[in-house]
Amino acid sequence: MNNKFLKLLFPQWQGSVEDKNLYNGVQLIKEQLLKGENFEEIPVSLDESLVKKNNIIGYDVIFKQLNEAVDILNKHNPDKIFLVGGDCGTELAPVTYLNKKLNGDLFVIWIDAHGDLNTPESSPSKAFHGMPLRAILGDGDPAILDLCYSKLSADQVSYAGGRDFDQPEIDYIKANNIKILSVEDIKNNVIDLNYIKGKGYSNVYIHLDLDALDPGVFPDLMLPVPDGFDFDTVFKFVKNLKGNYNIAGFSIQEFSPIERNNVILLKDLVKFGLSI
Ligand SMILES: [Mn+2]
Repeated sequence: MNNKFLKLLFPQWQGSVEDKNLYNGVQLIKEQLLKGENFEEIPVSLDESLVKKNNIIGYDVIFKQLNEAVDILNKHNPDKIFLVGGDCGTELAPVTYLNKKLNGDLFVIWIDAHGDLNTPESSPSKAFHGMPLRAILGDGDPAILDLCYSKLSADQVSYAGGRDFDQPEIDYIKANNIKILSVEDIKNNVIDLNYIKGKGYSNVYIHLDLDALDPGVFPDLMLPVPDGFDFDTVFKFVKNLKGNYNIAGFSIQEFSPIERNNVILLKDLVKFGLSI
């Protein structure tokens, strides 16, 4: 099968409101780990002043950049996507695109310390990077949702390594029975990944927010949360998913480099992304 594979760099930082270093993180991955690769890059400005609109800080620029992501996906019509993002708000177009392309046969593993499950109204920070998964599930700003290709159901998602949720997120997770795979269970390899097949899905999208890692092994994070994964566990987990499912998409998000050389720690994960 001749799969069309899109490698997409989307150095959006505005979803974090504060951390322009997320832009630098994408550039470092590009310079150090993607030499010689073909990719598309969404242009992102560094001197945007962010205005709050519709309960989202930086609404206009986030909306504009989402439009550009949609244009690129329409142009390439890929079967597989490797996304290197700045903030997690970059996931809307790729995930909803693949879900549409695969007629709803897409299961999302959201590897992240956080829920990313706020609505603009429930969000304490009004930072868009706390809202992308909820938008993917069809709740949020109507004009932003209109740009999405499809809406996923809560049945199509599990968390991995989630450990810092806001109360409205906890309520939503409980009400919708969303599974949270713990750091410990994944590390101890006690999770039977067949549950995804059991639900009827054969394609998987893996979202990796690097803050799922333990800050002790990877400190280059805007929002570090203790008790996260080590690299080996994450790497084995994604490889295990690949052994059991078609990986339709993989992303690396929220690299906020403190020490430039730490980009080398991401080498194997980037290699994985290039080989899905
Ligand atoms: Mn996140």
